[in-house]
Amino acid sequence: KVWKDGLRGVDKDVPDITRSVVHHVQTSLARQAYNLDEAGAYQAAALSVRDNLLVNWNETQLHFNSKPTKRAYYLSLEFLMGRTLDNALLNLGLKNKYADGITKLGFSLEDLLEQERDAALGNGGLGRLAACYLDSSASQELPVWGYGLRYQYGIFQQLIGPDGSQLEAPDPWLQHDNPWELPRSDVTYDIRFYGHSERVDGMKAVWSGGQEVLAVAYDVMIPGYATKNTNNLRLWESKPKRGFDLNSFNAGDYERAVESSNSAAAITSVLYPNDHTTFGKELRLKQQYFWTAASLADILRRFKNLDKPISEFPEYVSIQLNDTHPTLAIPELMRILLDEEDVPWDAAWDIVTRTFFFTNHTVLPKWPVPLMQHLLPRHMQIIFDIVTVEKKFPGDREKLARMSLIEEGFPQNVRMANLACIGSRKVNGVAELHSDLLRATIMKDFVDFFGISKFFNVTNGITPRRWLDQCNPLLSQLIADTLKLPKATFLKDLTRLEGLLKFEDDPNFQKKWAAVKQSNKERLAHYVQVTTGHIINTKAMFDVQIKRLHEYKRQTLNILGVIHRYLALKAMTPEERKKVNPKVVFFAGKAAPGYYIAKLTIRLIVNAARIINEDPETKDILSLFFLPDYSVSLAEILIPASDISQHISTAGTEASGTSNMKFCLNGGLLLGTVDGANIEIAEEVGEQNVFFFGHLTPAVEDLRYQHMYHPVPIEQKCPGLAKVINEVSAGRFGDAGVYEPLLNTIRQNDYYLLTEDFDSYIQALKLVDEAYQDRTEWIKKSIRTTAKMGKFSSDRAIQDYAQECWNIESNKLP
Ligand code: DL6
Repeated sequence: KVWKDGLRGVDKDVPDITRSVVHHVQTSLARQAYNLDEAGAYQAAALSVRDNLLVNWNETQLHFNSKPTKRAYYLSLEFLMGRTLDNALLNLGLKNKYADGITKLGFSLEDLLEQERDAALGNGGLGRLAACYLDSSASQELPVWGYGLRYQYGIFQQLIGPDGSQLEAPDPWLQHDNPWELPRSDVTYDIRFYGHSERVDGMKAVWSGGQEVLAVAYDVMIPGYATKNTNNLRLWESKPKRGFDLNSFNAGDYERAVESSNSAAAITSVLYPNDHTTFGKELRLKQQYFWTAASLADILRRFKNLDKPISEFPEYVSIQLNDTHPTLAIPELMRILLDEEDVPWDAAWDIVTRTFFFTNHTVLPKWPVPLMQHLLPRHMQIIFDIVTVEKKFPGDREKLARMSLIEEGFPQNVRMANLACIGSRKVNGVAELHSDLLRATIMKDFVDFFGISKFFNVTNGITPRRWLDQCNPLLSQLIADTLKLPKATFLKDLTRLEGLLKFEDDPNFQKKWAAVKQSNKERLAHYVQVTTGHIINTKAMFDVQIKRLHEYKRQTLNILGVIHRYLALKAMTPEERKKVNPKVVFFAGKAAPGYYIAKLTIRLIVNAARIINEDPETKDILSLFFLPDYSVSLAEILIPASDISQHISTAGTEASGTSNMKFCLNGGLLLGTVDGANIEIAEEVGEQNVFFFGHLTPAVEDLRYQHMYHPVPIEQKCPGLAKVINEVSAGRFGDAGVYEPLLNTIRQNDYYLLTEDFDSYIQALKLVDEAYQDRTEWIKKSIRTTAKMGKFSSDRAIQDYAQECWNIESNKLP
């Protein structure tokens, strides 16, 4: 089917669709069409949609293999994909026809969509970014594959216990068949751990012995939007190389017989639920090596099919390292080139440093040398050999010590960020401020050595297909009707939204804009009613903060601000309260299970909600919800419903943020600090349309120093905050004493500077309230915000990578 504007989708009519669904009910599921539940109907519908993807996927692979094509590979330990069915239908242009077909079969497509479990193979921003980048690469017909791990258990399910605490349960997302993956029992590699490495000649060595496990590929099809092009995400599962140990079995030692097969399977059993922290766990290092080694073996095999000399590897392969997690790919490629391909050291290093590109997203992890030496003896040797190269670096001893791959100490540590930096051709941060900070601080010595051109910025982006069309179909339709454009035009070129500026003063358009927001608020209110039993006032302002729970993201500032508001309302007369604009505050997000302070913040939010929502004096003008088990699917309901969203990290701590972009694209205004991508959003939409507060990045270090060496009691520094803290401490929102460790982080050295920013935060909230009173002006701000979000499409970000780093081109299917 050729769409109006020349973009292609799949042509299927409704009878084709119903036939194909029924066929899958009978042949794939072995069930009867007249006795089917929604779960079965979802499976059959998904398999039927998958058939379309498979045809496109095969054609795409054939096309890319038909001539030597340069490819890029995105190595990410996390891919937070969310649900697939809705996205696949939209990208194929088949949603309406499937909706009709499914209705004819006696089901509703909306209900079937709800049957799908999120693929939650990620913690937060980094993993969701990887998923957006796959969508953009496929939509722009770029030869990009993702490589990751097929975890048996994704991010844990979050439950809230009777005392308001977060509880964790496993996420067995593969419990029912996953129709979106294709097991590839023909694509397997042996991966070695432990053993010993013996030098054979110069820089070459033989690595032998130890344990070998099998990496088995599973392919997930990634359909581009309105194109036949369908890319691939290859996920690795670990399996024992041999079933079990027959000698132990025959000797009657059954536990021992399965020991090694269990330990092999454990490698990909669970996603680590932490982010931003170094994890010194052997299993985590095993995951990282298993995944990078299998991916490199696969990439090399594909390269070899081209029959080109190995020196041309970087002409055909670019590999993006998503954070430091895949850094072991650098010594692994060195190992392959030196030990298996007989390439001399200098030539091998040249190939490596022209192949890899490194994106930094956060703090800098290290691995203890003894652990690396034990698990990966050959790689540790290579890293020490790279150290020899590093000794050529000029400069003083202190500088050399800072730049070294090895951090001295007991034990010594391998600095993965330094390895990623020196082994890559280019290094980037994920927003202007973050890239500036990298260049000026942690990477400064490397900037001096390599020159500034190695270090650049790619501001993150989000896919408008999922984060506008899929999550907010009403808004997407209103935009299409208003601009008189097919949706595909602005969903493929988000800068076209600027056309909305012409309509910002049109009362008729403003009314329709407000009606879309209202209907999204009702959808969220319905979700809350079904899941919690609470009825929400949808005429109230909806204020949302959804992200991983972390001290630097300052959900604590938000909840203390809510309590401040509650106390102020309580102090008012009933007459005064009548004049207050009602507000509903939503939080959602998971805390790493071992992150005690973050979990206390959740507990405080939940318990404050229990008090505030029950208070007859205030409940009509202030209510508060912590929605459990935050996921991509929940974000898709919350984001379109927000009037204002909060992105309030201490300045200089949030690398970029991407939910800020999602809210703004959906017409929600932004309340935030001058941090990460908030700054660039304000540059685009105009500072008069965002609510900024708080200290700026350059002040942060000095303020921390003051707190450390010249502390001022909180009562003096910030009496408003002191009052709130005292109420919490006294037990007004749960047992007295419970929150002391959380409150002490503020009373004591206040590393995240809540006392410094609290007053300006409260002032900013007041400005938000005032602005919301003038509804017409608010709607105009909302229209302007959406209109100016073109820059934040992940299509732009992927083009930046394709041009700045990978040197790859679109390759349209004939
Ligand atoms: O770049 C994606 C995302 C940024 O938007 C966030 O600001 C940043 O915090 C996040 N970083 C991580 C690091 N996690 N680990 N590991 O998620 O990256």
